[in-house]
Amino acid sequence: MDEIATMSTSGSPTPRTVKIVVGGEGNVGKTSLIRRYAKAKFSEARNITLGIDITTQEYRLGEQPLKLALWDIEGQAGNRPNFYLGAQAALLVFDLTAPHSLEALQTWVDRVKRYAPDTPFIVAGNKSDLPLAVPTEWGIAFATYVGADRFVQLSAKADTNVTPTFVRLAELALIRAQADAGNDDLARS
Ligand SMILES: Nc1nc2c(ncn2[C@@H]2O[C@H](COP(=O)(O)OP(=O)(O)OP(=O)(O)O)[C@@H](O)[C@H]2O)c(=O)[nH]1
Ligand SMILES: [Mg+2]
Repeated sequence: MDEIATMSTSGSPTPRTVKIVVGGEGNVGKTSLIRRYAKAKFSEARNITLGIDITTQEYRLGEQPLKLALWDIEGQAGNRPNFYLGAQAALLVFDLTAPHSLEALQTWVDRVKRYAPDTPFIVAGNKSDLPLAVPTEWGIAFATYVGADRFVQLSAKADTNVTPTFVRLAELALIRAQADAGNDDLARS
């Protein structure tokens, strides 16, 4: 069993930083979901993210304190490999009121698979507070087809399913970080 938590001199585990990327087309609500989770806030106003915006959030998963580095990628800036490097989990978001944003998600899945191979990811349909234009079955079918950990419907506005989704991302990221640490040990031995 690998030692995950490193101990500080005071005896308590020091936080481990994990990188979680959030991708998807413009206007689907990536920034709003992070803001809802990390700041418990929501705004109707559109504020386009410029390039990348990183939010850090402390989270304790059992005995392991984590620092979640949430990489919020602008919808128009998703083709930059550096944004994905070293990611341990990904949230790929589409807008449940805009079917084209689900179609576009295949491109985002391809980027994660190319630039951060073997990174677990969740497919999320946002804006579930509005009348849906994308049937739930489509989201489930897409997530299954591309090999996502799961499909979730959520709403940054109504605060539906947001925290459980980030908690699952934290779990996935820690499992991935553990696997990486194990591989490093194997490479050294
Ligand atoms: N009704 C509703 N509106 C939402 C929800 N989430 C986000 N919005 C709105 O959708 C718009 C876009 O949200 P953003 O969070 O800026 O979208 P984004 O994906 O970060 O967009 P880019 O930064 O351009 O890539 C804003 O006007 C938000 O208020 C939601 O759950 N429900
Ligand atoms: Mg944004």
